[in-house]
This record gives sequence, structure tokens and C-alpha cells, in this order.
Amino acid sequence: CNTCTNDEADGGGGLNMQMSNPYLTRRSDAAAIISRADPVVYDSILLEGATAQQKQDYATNGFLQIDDLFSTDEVKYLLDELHQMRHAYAMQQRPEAIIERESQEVRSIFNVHRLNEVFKNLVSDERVLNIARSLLGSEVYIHQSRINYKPGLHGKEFFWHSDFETWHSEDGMPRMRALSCSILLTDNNEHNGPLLVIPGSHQHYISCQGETPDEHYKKSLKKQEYGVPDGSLLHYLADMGGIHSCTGRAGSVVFFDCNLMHGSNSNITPFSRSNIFFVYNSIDNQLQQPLGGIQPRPEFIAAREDIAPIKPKNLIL
Ligand code: 6CS
Ligand code: FE
Repeated sequence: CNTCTNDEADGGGGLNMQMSNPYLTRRSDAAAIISRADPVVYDSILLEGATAQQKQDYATNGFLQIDDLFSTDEVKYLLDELHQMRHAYAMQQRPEAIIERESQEVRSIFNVHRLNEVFKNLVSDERVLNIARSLLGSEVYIHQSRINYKPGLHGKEFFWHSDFETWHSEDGMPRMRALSCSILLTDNNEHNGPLLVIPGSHQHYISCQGETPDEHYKKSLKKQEYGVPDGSLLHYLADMGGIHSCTGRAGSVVFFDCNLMHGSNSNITPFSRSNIFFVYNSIDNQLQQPLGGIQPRPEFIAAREDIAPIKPKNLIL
């Protein structure tokens, strides 16, 4: 790559990464749309989990919703844990607790699979883990976990974005071989800010304009302003795929590809929209250096240490 400067050469973890990296982003003031250069479903006959139909739906749409996977009693048990954590962490002002920008409400708590025994167990529940392993075609580990509380009245939006665009540029995640598993712990209806997705958008990678500021996560987790897709390209994707609202009862689960364009609206209803998110990453897709020579994000946002395959457990919570 005889045009890149030194920092660009080191940005992707070495010159060869720069030359072979189809997912460069935040490198200039120009946005671009690029075809996905990775499979969506990494098929493996060895790993039971998703059915053939579920794999086909996930490959086509970029997401898969399975309703009522967890019972009402299990949801209540998990919700109690959620509320206990919120109270404790808000009081302690820990870095993992992200406070809403216009209120003192807790927006998110990160790293819950390492901070809480119940959620540590939940990531190995075969009802979700095996779907993830079978879609990613390998053993998996947790790249990131978080509770998004989206509290009633004050829960603010998450603007449109591709998670992979952030995880590739700010965490050095090499390829599109990760997915988010969102477990609905309160009813997600058309009023209280459910996950909005653009079906099929996972097949297109939007390279974003601008340059990642230092310690970007201190702002982006409250309101993302870099790595935000260009409006005309968003329009193009939405014209092509439409917008789908992932509404569902508490206990339902939405699996979505790391590159699916998604977001959610603010919640002005009095009813919280609280979901827990586990990001399963293939064990063969571990983090390298972020793009552009920026500092890696903290361990509670992007796991680099103690990486090991998660073994499935048959749990009744
Ligand atoms: O920066 C991140 O990793 C987080 N940001 C968003 C908006 N979604 C993915 C992830 O939680
Ligand atoms: Fe996201």
C-alpha cells in the first residue's frame, strides 16, 4: 500500500492488514458502501442449534427472533437480578454503569457476564449458546455483554449503527463472525423503543466518515456521534430492506448479525424496555489492534483477556 502513511500502515495491525482489509472506516470525510466480504452463517454440521429454516432466515434477513424461549418465572428471576445490579452500580458510580445523558437514570451496565453469577451462567445456557455456535460455525466466547435498561420516561435512543463498524474500528475485531443475542426482559412493544432493524442491511458495510476521537467510548455509549452512517446511505438501505420492529413478549430472544443496521427510539412511555445483550464472537475471530493506531477500549467493553470457549449447560433458571 504505497499511499498509506505510517499510522495507516500500523492502523490495521500491520501493512498486510491495511492492504487486505475490506472494512476500513473513519479514514476520511467520505462515506462509502461496500459489499460484505464474509459469510453470514458459517455452516458446521458438527454444531447443533439453529434449524435449517432458522439458518436460512438469519442468512437472508440478518436477524432471527425466537419467541418465549424463557419462561415467565425465569424472566422474573432475571429481572430481579437486573434491578439489584442497577441499584448497586448506580450508587457506586462504577465505569461499567453508563448513566443517561439527560437524567440520572442508568442507561446500560456492561460486563454483566463477569460481574454477576446469574448472568455468567446465562451465557452458557444451551438455548441461546447453541444457536450462536451453530450460526457462527465454531466455539464462541463473549466479546461484550450489557444490560440496556431503556427506563420508562427517560430512556434515550440508540441511533442507527452497525456494531461491527465500531467493533472493527475501535476494538480490532477482524471479520464479521459475531452476533448479538438480545433477551427481552420486559415486553418490547411498538411504543417503548423496541430494537429497529433494516432487514438485509447486513450484506452491505457502510464505511463512515470522520476520525475516532480519543476515549470515544466515554461519549459514544451515551450518544454515538462517530461511526454513524451517512444519511443518504441509510436511506438507500431502508428503501431496499424496509424497517422491522423486533416487538415481542418478555422471554423472547432476538439474534442479530454484527453488521446488521439497527437502532431504537427513545422511550417516553412509563414502561421500561429492558433487554440483556450477549455478544458471541467466534473463537477464531479474536480482537487484534484497533484501526488508526488508537488505544484499545477497556476490557469491560471488549474482552481480550482470559478468552476460552463457552461450554453449553442445560439450565432451568
Ligand atoms: O460501542 C459498542 O460496543 C456499543 N455501542 C452500540 C451502540 N451498540 C453495540 C455496543 O453496545
Ligand atoms: Fe448496537
